[in-house]
Amino acid sequence: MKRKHTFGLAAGLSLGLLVTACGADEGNNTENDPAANNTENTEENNTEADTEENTGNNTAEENNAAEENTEDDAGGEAGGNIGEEIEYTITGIDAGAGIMSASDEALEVYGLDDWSITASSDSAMTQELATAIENEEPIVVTGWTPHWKFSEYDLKFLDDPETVYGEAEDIHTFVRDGLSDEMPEAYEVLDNFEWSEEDMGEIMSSIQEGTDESEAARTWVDENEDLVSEWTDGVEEVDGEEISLVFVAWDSEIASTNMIAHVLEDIGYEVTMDPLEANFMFQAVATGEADAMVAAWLPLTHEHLVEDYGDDMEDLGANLEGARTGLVVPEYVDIDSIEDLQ
Ligand code: PBE
Repeated sequence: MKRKHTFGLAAGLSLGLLVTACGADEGNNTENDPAANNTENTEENNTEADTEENTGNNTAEENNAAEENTEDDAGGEAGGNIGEEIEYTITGIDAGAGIMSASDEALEVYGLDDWSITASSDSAMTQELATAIENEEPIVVTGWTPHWKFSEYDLKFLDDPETVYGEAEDIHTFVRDGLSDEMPEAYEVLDNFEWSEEDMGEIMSSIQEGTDESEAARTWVDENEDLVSEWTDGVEEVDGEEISLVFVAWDSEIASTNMIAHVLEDIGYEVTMDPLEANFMFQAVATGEADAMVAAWLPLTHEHLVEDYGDDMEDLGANLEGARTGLVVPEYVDIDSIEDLQ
């Protein structure tokens, strides 16, 4: 809480928050900050999304949809080119996300010269996805699993024959150099931490259904004592030592960071959580300004960030295996491969 401010003012980091700028200054309850940020983002982005949609875009789209829907399903049918229908625009997330650079590369590799990717945020992207699905309109988003959108909607990854988005990804835990000596208890828990896509999904879905982020994570920890005790067994309690976690406000990382924060609190830590842009998250751990993060997607998504900062921090290995990134469309969109966007 006090640390929150100190941290926010730290030179260099300056909470390089494109997505989270609004909540950061006001928050005096650190735990609630990500929630606050998230809510504000959602509202803001909704406004943006609404505005965009109400300015012309929609008219064109509606016309198309209206014409087409008389004969075809939405999306990519012969004559109704999906590129034209969505103005050759992929709905992206925050500019610093690895999936955004991968998508830039995908445009090149697949020769999608007419296409561009809009930068927004996870919450704005899912909002646009929801709106498109409500209206059964075509949409292409940057997507990944684990993410609640796959349990909420019928979605599919577009095939990626050139493997631009890599094979399966793992999510790694990184800690600052020196943590093993200075905070051996936290180090051990973080080192032991390993869960599954289903576990993370339970927290994400609960948050998506409206439960407060911290509360959703608390419930999961309480209901999964067996697994959690595998991480904490034999670890000594501490007495209010402060530990700082950094993350990016992606739904997957909101879930994991809130969860591990509770586990650390339960053995006596006072935990702060700061949402940052991806680059600053890595930088914070590399410089030692933050103690740990559980949000590094490897081998591909954050490869460039590990190249920049990896030597100055410690990789504790995968906390979740079998994640995936790519371009995602609703099932009703009648294409199967990124090549079909050509
Ligand atoms: N993601 C979710 C991140 C990693 C976690 C796939 C949006 C990214 O692209 O950087």
